[in-house]
Amino acid sequence: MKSIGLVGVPYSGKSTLFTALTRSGAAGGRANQAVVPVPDDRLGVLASLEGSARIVPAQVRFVDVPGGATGQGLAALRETDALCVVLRAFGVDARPAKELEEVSAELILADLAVAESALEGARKRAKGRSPGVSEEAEALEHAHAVLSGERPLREEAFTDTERASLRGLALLTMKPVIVVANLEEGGMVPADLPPGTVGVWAEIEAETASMQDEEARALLAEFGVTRPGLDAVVAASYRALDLVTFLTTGPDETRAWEVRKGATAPEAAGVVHSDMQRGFIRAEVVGYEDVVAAGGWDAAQARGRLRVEGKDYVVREGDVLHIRFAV
Ligand SMILES: Nc1nc2c(ncn2[C@@H]2O[C@H](COP(=O)(O)OP(=O)(O)O)[C@@H](O)[C@H]2O)c(=O)[nH]1
Ligand SMILES: [Mg+2]
Repeated sequence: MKSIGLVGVPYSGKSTLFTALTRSGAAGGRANQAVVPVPDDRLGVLASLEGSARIVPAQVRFVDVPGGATGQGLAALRETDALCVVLRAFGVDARPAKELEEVSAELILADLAVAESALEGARKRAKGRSPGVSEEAEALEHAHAVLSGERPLREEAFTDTERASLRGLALLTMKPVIVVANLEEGGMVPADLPPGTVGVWAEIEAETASMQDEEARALLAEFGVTRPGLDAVVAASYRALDLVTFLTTGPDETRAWEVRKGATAPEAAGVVHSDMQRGFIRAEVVGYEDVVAAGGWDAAQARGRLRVEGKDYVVREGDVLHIRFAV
């Protein structure tokens, strides 16, 4: 399961958002971690077509980093797979665009410090040594130059070799990021925030967190919230992770699974069960849209929409997979 770190200036509403997120999620072990189901409309549709007894969504973990952007906080952020920047967009003195600049600058400075000390070490080791070491130094020089220009690393094109050299440093600005504006009740996302910024009314959503469903719905409706912004936060965060989601369906359950982009059918099988990967024979694949258009898996097969794929097949977003295996 991938994790998303909440980051932002103090009092932007990170912990409030986190409280709201824990509503939907089962407790994620530690107190500052919330495991949250990823909303996915496809699951309900598939489950009703196939008569599945239950739905199992993908999950993602949110981490409310203790200590904010201090040393300890940064260390915890490095362990996450993506960052969710929370901006205060409530109150008369709200300056969310300025906050975003501050947070971005802070993350760049933190990376710059890491890159600098790593570069120093790499340069020493590179003196008259193997080409692998100077490769590392070159990647670090590149990263350092980008950061010195006050740009986040995610905006720069790095070669695969460079990425491999930098991976171990877990640089923060290399991670995907989503921006959340914590809005005034009834407020809208300010126009000067980047496109794709998700608006949420964290306080209302956190208040409803402790309520029964019906009571919560009534309160949200009072503020004109029909679809909680919280869902949008979770969905956008999951999307930012750049994963591929494939689906399985049957009488027992319809379920979403995640794999990295580029994963093959046996690797996808391995996510479901290690036996399925070891004993992989073939994958039967129907695209989600084809299942829906035909009105079910069997009907899609009857229409010739089922593909039989081998071990080199690269899984695509929305593939409904049936793995054939033998152990
Ligand atoms: N009015 C208003 N207050 C909020 C909202 N979200 C958070 N707050 C308040 O802002 C303060 C700081 O929030 P908190 O979540 O602890 O911020 P953090 O420092 O980023 O974790 C708390 O007193 C919250 O009750 C909101 O949407 N509207
Ligand atoms: Mg907090």
